[in-house]
This record gives sequence, C-alpha cells and structure tokens, in this order.
Amino acid sequence: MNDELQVYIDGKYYPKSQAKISVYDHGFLYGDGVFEGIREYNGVVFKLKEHVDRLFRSAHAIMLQIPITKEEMIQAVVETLRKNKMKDSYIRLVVSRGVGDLGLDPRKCPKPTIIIITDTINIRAGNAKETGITTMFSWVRRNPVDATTHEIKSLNYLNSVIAKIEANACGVDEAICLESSGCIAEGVGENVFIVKDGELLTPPTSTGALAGITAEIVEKLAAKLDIKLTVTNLTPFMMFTADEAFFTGTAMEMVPIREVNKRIIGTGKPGPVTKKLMVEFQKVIEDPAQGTKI
Ligand code: PXG
Repeated sequence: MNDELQVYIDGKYYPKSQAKISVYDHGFLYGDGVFEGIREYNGVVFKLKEHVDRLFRSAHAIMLQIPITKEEMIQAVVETLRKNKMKDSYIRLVVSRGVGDLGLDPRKCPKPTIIIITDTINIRAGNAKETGITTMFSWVRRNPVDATTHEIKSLNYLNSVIAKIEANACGVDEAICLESSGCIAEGVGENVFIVKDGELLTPPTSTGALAGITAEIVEKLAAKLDIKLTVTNLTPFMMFTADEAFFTGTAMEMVPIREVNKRIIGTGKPGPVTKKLMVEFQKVIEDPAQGTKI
C-alpha cells in the first residue's frame, strides 16, 4: 500500500519503490545538502512557511542555490500531499547539492536535487506524554558553531545518530547532547527546556543547537501564560536538579523528560508548568490558522 505513495523528485513523481537518486549525488556521498521535517495535521501543513524559510536559510549558509522559489516549494509540498491524499502525515523536504563527480567540490554539481516525501509518522510508542521519557547525556559533543553546526539543518546528522546509538545501547528513550564546554545543547532532534521555581529555561543556539520551530511556539505560549523564560547556559547539574524538563520538536511535539542518567527529574511525573504548556500546545497544532491548507 505504501508503495503507491508518490515521491516528488525534481518536479516529477515516482512510486515510493522507484523513488531513487544517483549514487553520485553529493547529498549521499558527502552529506552535502539541507532538509526539513514537517507535519500535517488534519489537512493543514503545520508552520509550512516557517519550515521553508528555515530550509532556505540553511541552504544559504552552505551556498546552495535552491533552483525554485519559496512559493514554488510550498506549492510542491501541497501538491505532493494532494496527490497522495495524505492525512496527518510527516513530510521530509530534502535539497541536496545534486549529482557531481567523486571529488567533493560542489562546483561539479550543476543542479541541486529536490525531494519531497510524504509518509506516515511513527508516533512515539506508548504514553510518553503522560509518563515522560528516559534520557541520558551522550558522550559525543554537539558540533560547535564553527564546525558542522546544527544551527544549519544539514544532511550531516552523524553527530545526532551517534548520540541516538548511545541512547539505544544504554536502553533509554533519547539522548541529550552537551556542547564542548559541557553545557546542554539539545536532544538529537529536539530542543530542551527545564523548569525551575516556576520559570522556564532553555539553552541558546550558540551551543550549536537548532532554532526549533516547536521551541519558538512554546516560547510564545510561555509569554502568553506569563511564565518567565530565560535563554541561558544549562549545566548537567541544573538539569539533574530541575523541577521539570521537556523536549520540543516536530516529530516528538512536547514530551516530558522523566529521567536523565538515572536521576529522576522533579517528582518523576509531568509537572504543572509542562502540563499547562502541553494543553496550550495541543490547541496550537489543532488551529488551522497555524499552517497551510492542502
Ligand atoms: N534540534 C535538531 C538538531 C533538530 O534536527 C529540532 C532541534 C527541533 O526543531 P523543530 O523545528 O522540529 O521544532 C530538530 C528537528 C525526527 C527528526 O524525525 C527531527 C529533526 C531532524 C531529524 C529527525 O525526530 N529535526
């Protein structure tokens, strides 16, 4: 059934089983490209414009000229979803440097490859939103801002993949990545927040973290609810001794963190600030005005 899904590659549609790119594509050979993960709720592509804006910003940072306009990209996403008659789907938008030779010089790649995949999302198993998830600090540090920084949503995700492998190997749900000085950067594909004395704290992007679209929504909700938010360096100690903690991200949405390296956070149950924000967050994702209608 999934084989009937149509995948957009450079303006054409291919069945999922035939949706292939060249082994000479530098996205594959060198991780040279950018991407976005987007969700569609009930026929509305959530924050599509914001995701396309970020895609173009990432591309700009690596001097990758996307050969279509933002408006055309938005239309292509909408058209792919219409074609697949998808509902509540997960959208993966990829722009790679394109086909080149076996050297890494991007000048040998005349045409970037644009891929749009619309598929179902593997919703986190069980009742993570009620119980919270277990986490650990990964030994692998987040890339610094003067390296392959995660501020750019590039195809270089080995840093996150290694952290995820570590979490899997240690039997916890997710890893938290520290930056080189030992402060908290983010999750593997999520931003991190803690609550202390009723106030919200989150690390700056200077830790090498991505400016998350979900995090931005939560920050706006905090302002609306009169919850003070401070963007500041967070040490592992601050996490261990937080009253509450949670992740934000497109895939995970908002999920409480129950445990870090076997230390229980707060009461071990989603706290009042997290719960209040989760209720408001649910209203935002259900609001059709927050996205682009298919
Ligand atoms: N940090 C990083 C490094 C990310 O890749 C986020 C934070 C959260 O950002 P948004 O804008 O989604 O709130 C991401 C999100 C996945 C998955 O399927 C998610 C991301 C990347 C790859 C996979 O869980 N990106």
